[in-house]
Amino acid sequence: MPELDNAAIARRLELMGDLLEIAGADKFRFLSYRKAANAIRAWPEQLSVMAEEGRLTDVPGVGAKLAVAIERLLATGTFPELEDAMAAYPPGLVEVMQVPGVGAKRARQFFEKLGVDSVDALDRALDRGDVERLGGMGPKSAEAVRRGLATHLAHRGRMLLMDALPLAEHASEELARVPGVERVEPAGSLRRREETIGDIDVLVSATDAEAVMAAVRELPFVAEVIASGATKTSVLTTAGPQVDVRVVAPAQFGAALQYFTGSREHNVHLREIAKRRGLKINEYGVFRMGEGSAEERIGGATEDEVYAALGMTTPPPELRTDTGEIGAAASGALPKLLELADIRGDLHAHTTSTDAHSTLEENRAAAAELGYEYLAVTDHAYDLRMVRGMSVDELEEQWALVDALNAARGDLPYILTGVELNIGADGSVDYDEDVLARFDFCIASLHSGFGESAEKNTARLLAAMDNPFVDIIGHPTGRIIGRRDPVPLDIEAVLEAAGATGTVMEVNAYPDRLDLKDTHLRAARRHGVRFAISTDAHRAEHLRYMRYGVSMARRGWVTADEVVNAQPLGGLLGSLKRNRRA
Ligand code: DGT
Ligand code: CA
Ligand code: CA
Ligand code: ZN
Repeated sequence: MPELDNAAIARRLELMGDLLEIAGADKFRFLSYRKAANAIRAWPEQLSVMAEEGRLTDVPGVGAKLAVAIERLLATGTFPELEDAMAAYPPGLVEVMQVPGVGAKRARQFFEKLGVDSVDALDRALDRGDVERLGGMGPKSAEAVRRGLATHLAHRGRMLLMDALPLAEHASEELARVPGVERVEPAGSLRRREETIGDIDVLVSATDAEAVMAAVRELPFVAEVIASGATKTSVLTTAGPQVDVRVVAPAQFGAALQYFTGSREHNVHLREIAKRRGLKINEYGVFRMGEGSAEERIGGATEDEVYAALGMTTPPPELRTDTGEIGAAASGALPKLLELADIRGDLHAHTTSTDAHSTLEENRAAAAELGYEYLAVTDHAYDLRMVRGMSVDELEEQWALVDALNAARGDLPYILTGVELNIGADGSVDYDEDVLARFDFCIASLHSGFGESAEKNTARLLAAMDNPFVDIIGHPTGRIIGRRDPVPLDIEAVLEAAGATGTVMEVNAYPDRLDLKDTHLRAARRHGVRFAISTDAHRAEHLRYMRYGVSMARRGWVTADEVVNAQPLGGLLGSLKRNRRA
């Protein structure tokens, strides 16, 4: 069983508290679980370590009884009281309780009287009219619950970029076909390629606004039209996310795009600079302020016009975080960022030889479709027993296959032999040196240690990077967005050592990893670190996730010359640590 980190423990205790509230337990009891959960989420040390040393009761809010429950949780993934609570009321009821206007008492009533065990079931019960017929409810109360449910669904947390981007692109394609439409551009956090997206903003330049509004209401994936006015329509999609579409006249498109791209911080800073220059910028254009209330419109058809009016070149949307990009734009010092087209191959891809679903040949065909020059095979190394990591015999077989595929490759991508090593508790990796020397390159990753101290994990990574055969560190912080916190690490020390040892840092492009992330990349660049943007594909189709890694690299100000897999094969190989040493 994977080790539970503090966030996971906290989530389970929270669930326990919520289920107790639904069950009508004494307030003191369910609040005690929630208080403990909050304390644990913020606690700096991993509870798994404290449990081993019998120190769980050091955590505020954790008494002797709760300590026993947490020990059971760590050992088995659950504890008896939680099992009992889940048997009495389904966990999906917790989300029902959170719907505005529902609460614990009504959630219990909906479950006991109507069998509602999830928000989807609540939706159906509302549709059938069951809710309004319930004792103490009536049409008015049911309508309030329906509104609450819409609000809840619209604000049901944020989605991964990978869930938002294809939807926005689909919507944009449909809207581009509407007569009179000149341009369609996703804006907001999506255009900035934030790792998660609250809602999707799409900006349309068109002469006939109502035609666009009508088209938005008719988009194939619209579940509900929330609001539709003269120039703005908001819809909920069947997939959940809200999409806001705004229409502007072509002359305003640049100003509106700049405004609705954000970020808010970037825009606030920009408006301050405009004011100092006697200018005003808003979503309608750039204006020169004259005497009294007189103002003259001097631009706004394109974003470049907006920035040029402020004496700036246009910063790429990914940089608009107000963390230095405005100064760089003003002094002509914006970097030429990495682009997807710069990528020449993927350096992290698994096959059916371990835990993935595609063969090496399938991966190669997918890489060929992407126009790649090379592709690596990097299956899991021996020590990762839960996925039956590669034995040396299995590696010999794989290498023979690679030789055969490369010998008859024609125009297909060249296959590099790699592996994903496991960094052990002491920083050592799988296999003997004579085996390690036979790979074209090695990735090494932390697959354990989420409960270890930052000191210990940092030491493990530093030791791994000292290994002359460890060329790349895979998904360096181990985070999974929304599900797992990064391993405790002194990231600055790790990045400094990466620069000093010439170890490449991965930008894992798998959409729920995106690891290293933007802020780490900026820190790494200061240490002269080079990067590999890699998908960690477990299916051939996953090779297409490269775009998410490139977006994250761009947010980190990374340029093509800093990326090893933006180099031709010879340059890539020559820059690897093992070959630079020789
Ligand atoms: P999200 O949706 O939470 O992922 O983040 P955004 O950045 O897409 O935020 P959203 O959808 O509320 O607004 C889109 C952009 O519009 C935002 O990045 C900046 C601009 N914007 C919207 N409202 C305001 C505002 O009141 N002030 C300023 N300065 N900008 C705004
Ligand atoms: Ca948004
Ligand atoms: Ca929005
Ligand atoms: Zn991997």
